[in-house]
Amino acid sequence: RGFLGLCASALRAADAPKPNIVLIYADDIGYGDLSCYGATKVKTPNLDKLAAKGLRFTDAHSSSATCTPSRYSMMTGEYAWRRKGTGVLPGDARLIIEPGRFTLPAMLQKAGYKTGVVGKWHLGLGDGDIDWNGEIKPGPLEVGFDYAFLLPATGDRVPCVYVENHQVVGLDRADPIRVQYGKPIGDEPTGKKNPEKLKMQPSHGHDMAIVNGVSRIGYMTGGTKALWVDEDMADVFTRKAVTFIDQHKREPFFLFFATHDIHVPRLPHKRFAGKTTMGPRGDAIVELDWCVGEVMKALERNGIVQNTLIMFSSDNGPVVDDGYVDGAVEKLGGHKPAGGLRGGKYSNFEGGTRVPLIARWPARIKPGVSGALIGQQDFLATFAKLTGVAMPDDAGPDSFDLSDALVGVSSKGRTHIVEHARALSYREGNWKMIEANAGPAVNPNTNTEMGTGAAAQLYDVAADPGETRDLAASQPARVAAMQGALNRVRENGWSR
Ligand code: NG6
Ligand code: CA
Repeated sequence: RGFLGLCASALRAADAPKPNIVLIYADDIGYGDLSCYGATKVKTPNLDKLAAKGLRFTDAHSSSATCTPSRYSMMTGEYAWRRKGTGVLPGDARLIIEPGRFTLPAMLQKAGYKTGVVGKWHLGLGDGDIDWNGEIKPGPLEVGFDYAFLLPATGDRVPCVYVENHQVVGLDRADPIRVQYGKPIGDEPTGKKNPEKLKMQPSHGHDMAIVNGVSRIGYMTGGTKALWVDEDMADVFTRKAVTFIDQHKREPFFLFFATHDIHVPRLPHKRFAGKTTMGPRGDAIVELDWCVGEVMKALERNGIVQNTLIMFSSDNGPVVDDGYVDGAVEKLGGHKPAGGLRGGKYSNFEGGTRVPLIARWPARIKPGVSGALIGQQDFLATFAKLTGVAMPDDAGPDSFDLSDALVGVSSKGRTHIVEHARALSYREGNWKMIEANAGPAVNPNTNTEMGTGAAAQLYDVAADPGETRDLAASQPARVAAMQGALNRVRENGWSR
């Protein structure tokens, strides 16, 4: 670009004050779960409004088909499969992001932002052998957040308490918390021994510690006054998220609002019960939409809608039975959680990682729909560009600056992306190659089609978005070229 180009971009950067960034990250929401993505059995008016006033992406991806690796990639800009120990973590796992790293929140701190995380963390806490009764660190505060109010791991894992900054919230010192994975603590009741104590039965796993009438993964005792009430969780997080916005409305702020909805156990507040015909899974979608609406109202009330970039996405594709008997399977009706995509959470098929992504920023984004290929690991380099921070050479090895695609001035996204489930897949334009991978074709617990295959598979996801016609046998050269390209991304240790 010549002198004029330089001038134009310099003007643009100088003109625009740094946007506030609110990143709403839902759990297990599938490509077809919102009415703005085609759902008809559930209405999501707030998300639909966001989509109508923003840019709705049709080929956006979480980096992985489960939670921890997707969050790791989004925070670091590095494909999680490059690192051991980034799979779904137990609730007592140590922090898997090294303090001092150039993370998404640390980068925004450098840009002058106040940064906060409210909701699900699931990236580990402490440096091993964590004492939940003491100071809990390192955690989000050591990797770039100024404020944290957390669900430490998942709703279905112990410990079932909130952590604010370095402390368990509401802990009574006389009733210390003990957490253990692997074997029970003394003769505490468990879902396995005491099903009569449960208000919701497990369908697979989830038969350990009982908290609030729900058995979980892992064992815990004590901390009685600090235990969360699942039905209030969305309210608690939303209140914290709104408070953070109210407190920081006068400075650029970054809020990472990671909801528990719609992960299991699905126990939405009673005011959402029965709002859909789909049981708790559908009602949890309505609750999630309410949370989004409250955040939108807070931005309006504070008069900061215009220069706030609000994004919505999900950490992996959908799952119907993820371990509790909650009626989700029976009451699904004609609803398609992954829309027209095949597979879902855990799967190599597109349903595993292709998720909703909506971005609204009235000052910069023209409403519309974008087919640009984009991954959540790209948020690091993209937000760095939008906020004027230079990316160090060794930061975000798989994070691409897609700021033009994000604001909609370009319809071009990535040329390739690696999707991660049990195996790796490589997308290049419309083509998708799934590496050979072994295992059952269908996960017997969740009933998910896994995308298993003794040989590599090849699909044209534009002509055949449901991945029904494997073209590998007729196009061996393309399969070999894509496998080669994937191997290079893997072996190089970076792709940016
Ligand atoms: C699985 C759990 C599932 C869910 C998932 C993590 C069993 C049998 N299944 O191991 O219920 O918790 O982990 O979900 O325990 S995620 O969205 O955080 O990745
Ligand atoms: Ca998830």
